Amino acid sequence: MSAEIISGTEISKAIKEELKAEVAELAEKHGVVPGLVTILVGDDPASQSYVSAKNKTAHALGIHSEQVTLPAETSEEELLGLIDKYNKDDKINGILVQLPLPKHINEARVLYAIDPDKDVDGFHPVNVGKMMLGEKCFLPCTPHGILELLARSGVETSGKEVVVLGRSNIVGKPIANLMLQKRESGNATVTLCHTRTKDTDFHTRRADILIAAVGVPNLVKADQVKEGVVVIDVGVNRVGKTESGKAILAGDVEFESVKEKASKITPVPGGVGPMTITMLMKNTVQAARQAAGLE
Ligand code: L34
Repeated sequence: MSAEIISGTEISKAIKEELKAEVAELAEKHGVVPGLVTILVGDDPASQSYVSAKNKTAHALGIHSEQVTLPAETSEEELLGLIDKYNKDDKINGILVQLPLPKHINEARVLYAIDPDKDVDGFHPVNVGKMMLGEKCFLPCTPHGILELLARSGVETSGKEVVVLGRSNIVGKPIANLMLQKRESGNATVTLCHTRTKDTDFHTRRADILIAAVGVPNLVKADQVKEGVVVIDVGVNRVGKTESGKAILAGDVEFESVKEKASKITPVPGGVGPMTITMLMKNTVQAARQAAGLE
């Protein structure tokens, strides 16, 4: 049996259609145009490609977007000054500082400086705290995208054994938390594995749903999963280049072998990645509605 492919590209398309209609209605009925600013420090090619995709998508949906690119030597003070400027700018509802930042900049200081009401990444401690408590807030884009992928491809999560690989603040910790909550795509029994887990295979082999977010290409092999598992592969690893210079991508899961055992699986590219971008748009629209007093 070969797994059903969960297409993040297709599901993204459907959500973007919904958002486009919502943005048009916001403009028509309320004169509201959601605004997003992305800030990139440095010239990491992967970050550049993600940030430009974010701006392009915003534009296609009718969201006002500004793209700021700063040299790698930019000081923390300069970056904080820029964030302060956008915190006060009424045209801007969402501020995104692309990670990772250069080493000389304190990431926490930067993320804490963003107005929580404009924190469309959901990285500010106020939003992280609200998320943990199950209150309304901006959910971080990648975990938010995973919840939507599961819901829209009809994956039952209630009472299921979910195993998450990786404990990052961006993916592992928040998705583990969200999936144990009483919510759609929640109510699961969650195990979070990391580099100090004693017997990771023991856990992955009993997973009904396996979420891999470690950033190691092809780490998970077919003999580490059970028949019928649903696999969400968050890894977007650059493993080489084609002759024309295009990046070759691999997930954290060995797709070709694992898809023969899984019931459903996300591909890389075209799985979780596009959903991350789409959920940023969803959060930006939410931010604009809130700023306009519409919810
Ligand atoms: N602040 N920093 C902040 N917010 C985020 O949500 C991110 N993330 C992660 C890195 N830093 C961040 C992203 O935007 C990862 N990430 C991201 C976004 C989009 C894609 C991958 C990672 C994506 O679109 N991936 C495509 C392939 C694109 C390519 O060819 O490189 C895919 O199909 O998986």
